[in-house]
Amino acid sequence: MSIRRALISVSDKTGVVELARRLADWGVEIVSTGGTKRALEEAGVAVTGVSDVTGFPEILDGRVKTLHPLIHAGLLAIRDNETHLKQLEEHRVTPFDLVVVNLYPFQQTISRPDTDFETAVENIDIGGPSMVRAAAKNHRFVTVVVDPADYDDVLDQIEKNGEVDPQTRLQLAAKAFRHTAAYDALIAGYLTEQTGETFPERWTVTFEKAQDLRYGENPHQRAAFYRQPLPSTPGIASAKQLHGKALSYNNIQDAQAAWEIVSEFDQPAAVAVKHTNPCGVGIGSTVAEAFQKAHDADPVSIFGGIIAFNRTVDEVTARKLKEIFLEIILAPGFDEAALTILREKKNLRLLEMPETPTTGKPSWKQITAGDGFLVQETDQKRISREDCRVVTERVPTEDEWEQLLFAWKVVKHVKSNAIVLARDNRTIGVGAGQMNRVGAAEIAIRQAGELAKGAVLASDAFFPRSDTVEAAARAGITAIIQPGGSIRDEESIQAANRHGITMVFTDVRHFKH
Ligand code: 93A
Repeated sequence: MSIRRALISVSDKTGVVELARRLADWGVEIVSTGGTKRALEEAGVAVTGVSDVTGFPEILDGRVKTLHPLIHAGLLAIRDNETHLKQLEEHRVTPFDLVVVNLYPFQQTISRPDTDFETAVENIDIGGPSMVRAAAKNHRFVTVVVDPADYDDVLDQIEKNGEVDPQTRLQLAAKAFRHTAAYDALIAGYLTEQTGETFPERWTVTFEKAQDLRYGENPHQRAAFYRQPLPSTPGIASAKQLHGKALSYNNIQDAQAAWEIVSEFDQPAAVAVKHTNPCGVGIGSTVAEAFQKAHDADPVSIFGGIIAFNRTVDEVTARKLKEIFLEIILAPGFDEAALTILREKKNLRLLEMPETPTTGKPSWKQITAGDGFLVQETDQKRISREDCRVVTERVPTEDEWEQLLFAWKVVKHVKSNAIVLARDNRTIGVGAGQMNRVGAAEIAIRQAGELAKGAVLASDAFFPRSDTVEAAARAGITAIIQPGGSIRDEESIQAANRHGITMVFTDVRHFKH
């Protein structure tokens, strides 16, 4: 199907002049809407106005421009159908072979904080998607282009063969429907947000590709990474990579996990992560101190790990970081000197994380479950001392309180069943992902060794029996924080009292599966 007539109507005018010029040079007739027509005429390209084709002006402030049978019949006619051809002739419709459209910038409009509802609604494109969908439906005869990145390939094909090959037309049609589907999903999401409905009967989300990945969790699994166009809480998909090799599938998951943990803390903090669990967490008065603590928490597991900071990485810290093998360092920023030092390590990935604005909007966590999809609010629950109930005879000391609340922040992010041991503002033992609670405690205690004496213990969920308290007592742990709520709470409380352990209940559970 040789390209003889093109309909061009674009909001994003990137590359459109060059496109039109090359089409015109090839002898293609160009039909355009008001703004596009003006832009092309200014550049000296010959254009026919849509109104000259339809004999009807653009009305309703441009809401009705191309919504006309003389346009849409030209897009939808089946070119090897006698009846269609006869009808085109009868109604003096000239068919289009190429449609170049991109839509009103709805996404850009709603991402501006000062956009009011009326402006957002006015930026819902109706005529554009109609043309795109019509042309895409009729891709056997019509080429549809929605992305300036595709201009060159289409032009090359036209200039070489006079037409666009069927496979490309099909690909462009699929892309066109993905484009309008994503566009509508964004509108649906925006309007739904205005209604306040939380879980509508359809969950319309749209993601755009952030990058292709070399492989998935394992080398035999194909994988890619997609991001939300307008995240309410920017995360790893909004990170800026400053140095190092491309991220892997596992890197991305681990980096996000590390970022979520380090974001819990107000004072300078460092978090080392392995397989989405923290292996070392430390806080201090400086970044360097926090790092030293996170490192000393588990100098073995940090090897090949991922480390996150909640403050700019400085030169002193960078020197220490350089000494160990790490996959990724992520932080809100890096000093120039720190960057220079860390860039000497060729493979080390450095990620600058976005500021996390407190939008007040709920942030959703989504995971697939077979042929289903689960959505929940992210776990943003935070507690303070006042939210806790001391249930034992002994009350925590000042230092115990601090360590308990520190360990509680960490245990929230450890896979259940989870036990975290802490002292001196750092973790000393982490028991993650165990099928029974006392098993998680035993792992954490074994890792802590002698350091468990005088340490505190946090548990993500209640103790079904007193065995964890007994194990803690044997190790010399002096304070415990846990949700409480078991029918056998009393047994655990009595065991704690017997051993002089102080225990507080949070009445909050932090399962993480
Ligand atoms: O307002 S619309 O929904 N009604 C229409 O009939 C229509 N036709 C094209 N939007 C319409 N368009 C859109 O106008 C296109 O999708 C494109 O984004 C824009 C190009 O307008 P202009 O050429 O005037 O800059």
